[in-house]
Amino acid sequence: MKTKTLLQTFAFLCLFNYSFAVDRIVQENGPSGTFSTISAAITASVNGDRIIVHPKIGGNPYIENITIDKSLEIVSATNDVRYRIQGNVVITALNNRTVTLIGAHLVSGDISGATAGWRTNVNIMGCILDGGSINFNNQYYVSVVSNILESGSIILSHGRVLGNQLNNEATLIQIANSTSIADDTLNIVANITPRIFCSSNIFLNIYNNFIRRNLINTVANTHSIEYTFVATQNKMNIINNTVVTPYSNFSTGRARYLSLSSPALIKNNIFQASQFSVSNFAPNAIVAASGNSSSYNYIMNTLVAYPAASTTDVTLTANPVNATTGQLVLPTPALNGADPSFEFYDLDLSVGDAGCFGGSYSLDNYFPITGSSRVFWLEVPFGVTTTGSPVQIKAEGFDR
Ligand SMILES: [Ca+2]
Repeated sequence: MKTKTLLQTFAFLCLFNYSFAVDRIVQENGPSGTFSTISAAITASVNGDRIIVHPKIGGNPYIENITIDKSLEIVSATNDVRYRIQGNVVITALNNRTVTLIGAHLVSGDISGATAGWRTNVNIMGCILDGGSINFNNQYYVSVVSNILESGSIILSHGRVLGNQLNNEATLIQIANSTSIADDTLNIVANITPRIFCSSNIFLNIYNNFIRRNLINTVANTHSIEYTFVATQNKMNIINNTVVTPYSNFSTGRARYLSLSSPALIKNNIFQASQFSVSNFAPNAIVAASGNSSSYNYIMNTLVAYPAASTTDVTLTANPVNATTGQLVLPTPALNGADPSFEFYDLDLSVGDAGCFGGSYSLDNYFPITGSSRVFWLEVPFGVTTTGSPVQIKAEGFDR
C-alpha cells in the first residue's frame, strides 16, 4: 500500500506540474496572443510548455540570443520546414530539466550549455548549424540526433550521437570529462564525421560511422578514431565503420586510422587511405598492446602497431569504397565480408557487408537527413531468433 500511495502522490505531482502546460505560438506579425520572438515566448512559459515557431516569410531568421531556463520543447509550426535563428542558444542546467529543440536552423551561433545542474536532459534533433557547434559539458545528458553541422563540432560528456553529419574536415565528435555517471556507455552510431575523439573513462559503442577526411594531412595527430584514456579492460566496440584517412606530409604524428590507449573489439570495419602520394606517409594504427579483438576488417596498406590482427582480417591493395559516398566499389571482398553470423546480417537479410552500410545500424537508416520525422533508435535484442517467445522492442523518434 505504501508503494501505491507513493505512486499516486507522484502521479498527482506530475499532473500538478504539467496540467497547465500550453502551446505558445511564435509568429512574425502574428495575431493577438502570439509572440514575435522566441525569447518572449520562453519568458511567458512554464515548465512543460511547448513553443511552436512559425518560420519567417522568405526564410528570414529570428535575430536573438536565446536562453532556455525551463523544461520546454521548441518545434517548427510547419512540417519539414526549419525555423531560422541568428544567434546563440544556451540551455541553463538544472537537475531534472528537459529541453528539446527540433528543427532549428542556426544561420550563426552555437547550441551549448551553461552553469551546473546534473542531470539536465537535452534533445537536439533535426537541426542545421551553419557556423556553430553543439557543445555541452558534464552536467548534461544530450541526445544529438540527425543534425547537420556545416562548420562546427559535436562536444559532449554523456548522451548519444546518432545520425549526424559534420561537413568541415577540421571538426570532430568529441567526448570529454564524463564523470557524472560512473561506467557510462555512450553510443556513437551512423554519423558522417571527420574524426571521433574521446578522453573520458567511458565505454563507447562506435557503430556504422562514415569517418572521412580527404585532404592531405598537414596537422599532427589528427587520428580518425582516437581514445586517450588508458585502461586494461575493453572500452570500445568498433563495428561496421568505414574509415577514410588521408596520407600525411610528415612521418611523425601522421594521421592514423586508430589510436587507442585502451583495448577494443574491432570488427567488420573498412580502413581506407585517401589522397595517395608517393612522397607522403600512409596512415597506420596504434592500438593498446593487449586485450584487443579484431576480425573481418578490410584494410588498405599493412598496419603497423596492430597486434590484434587475426586471420579473418583482410589486407587490400585497392580502395574498397568511394571516398565521398562510402559506398562499396565492386568487386570487393568487403561485400558480404562481415562476420557471417546472422546478428551481423544486412537489412536485405544477406550476409553482412563490412563498412558503414552493413548490418542493422546501416547508414541507410539515417541518411539523407531531411528534417522530417524519423525513428532514430530501436532497442531490440542483439539477434532475434524465432523460438516463439515474445520480443521486447522499444522505438524512439521525433517529429517536426
Ligand atoms: Ca550483404
